[in-house]
Amino acid sequence: MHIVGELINASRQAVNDAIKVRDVGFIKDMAKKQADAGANHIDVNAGVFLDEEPAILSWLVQTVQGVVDLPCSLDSPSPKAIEAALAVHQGRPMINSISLEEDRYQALLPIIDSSDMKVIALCMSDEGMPSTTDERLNIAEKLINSLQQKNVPLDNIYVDPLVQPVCTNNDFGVEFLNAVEQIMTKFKGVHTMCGMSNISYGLPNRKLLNKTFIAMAVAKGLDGAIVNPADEGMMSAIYAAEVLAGRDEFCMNYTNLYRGK
Ligand code: THG
Repeated sequence: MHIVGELINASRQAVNDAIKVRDVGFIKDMAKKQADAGANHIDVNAGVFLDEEPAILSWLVQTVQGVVDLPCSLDSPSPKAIEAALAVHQGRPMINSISLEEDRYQALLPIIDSSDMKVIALCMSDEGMPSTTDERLNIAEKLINSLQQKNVPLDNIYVDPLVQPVCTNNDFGVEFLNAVEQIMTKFKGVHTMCGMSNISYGLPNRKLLNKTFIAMAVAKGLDGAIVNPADEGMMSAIYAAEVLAGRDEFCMNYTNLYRGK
C-alpha cells in the first residue's frame, strides 16, 4: 500500500497557524512523525491561502525535505502552485492532482508530459463530481489514455475515484468500491489512490467508518491512500486488510507490525 501522509494540510487549524508564522519546527516535526510511521510521500496542501499558495507550497516542500528524505505529494488544484513547488522539489514528486476539469487539465498535461513524476488522476470534470461507477470509469479512462499518450507509464498513474459522504447518498460507498475494482481490472498495472475521510462526513465515530471503508476498498484492489500514518487504528486496518486480501507475502508486513518494526 502506497501511503501518502495527510497531516500537512492548511485546512487543519494547527497547520494553518504554523504556516502563518512560518514555524519551521512544527512542520518538520509533522513531516518526521509521518515518515517514521511509514509514509511514502508527504502531502502538502496550502489551498486555503489562495494568492499566497505558490509561495507557501514551495516553502512547505523545502521545509519538509529539509528534514526527511521523502518526496512530496503536491496537493493543489492550481497549476501555478504546483509549478512553484516543482521548482524547489527534490526527487520524484506526486502531482495531486490532474483531473478532467479543462483549465487544470490543459495547464498540467504539458508539465507532466514525458516526466517520471507520479500523478494522481482525480475523477472530476467540469460537469462536477461523478456519482456512479460508470461516470468514474469514463473519466478515469480519458485521463489514463491522455497520460499514456504523453508517455506516462501506467505504474506512475494513481486514479482517485473520489470518495464522497455516504450520508448524502446511500450508494456513494458502493459506487466508489465498484469503481476501484473496475479500474484495477480494466487497466492492469495502474494504481488507485484516495482520501478516505470524506466517506464518514456528518456521521458519528468517523474513525470506525474510515478504517472499515479502507479495508473494504483494499479487498477491491485499492493500493494507495492519503491517510494519517500515525493513526494506529487506520494503519493496522490497512495491514490486516492486505494480509487477508492475499497481498502480503508470507504475512511479513502484518507480522512485523507486531514485532514492533
Ligand atoms: N483525494 C486527493 N487528495 C486529497 C483528498 C482526496 N487531498 C485532501 C484530502 N482529500 C485528504 N487530506 C486530508 C487531510 C486531513 C484530514 C483529512 C483529509 C483530516 N485530518 C484529521 C483532522 O484534522 O482532524 C487529523 C488526522 C487524524 O487525527 O487521524 O481530517 O480525497 N487526491
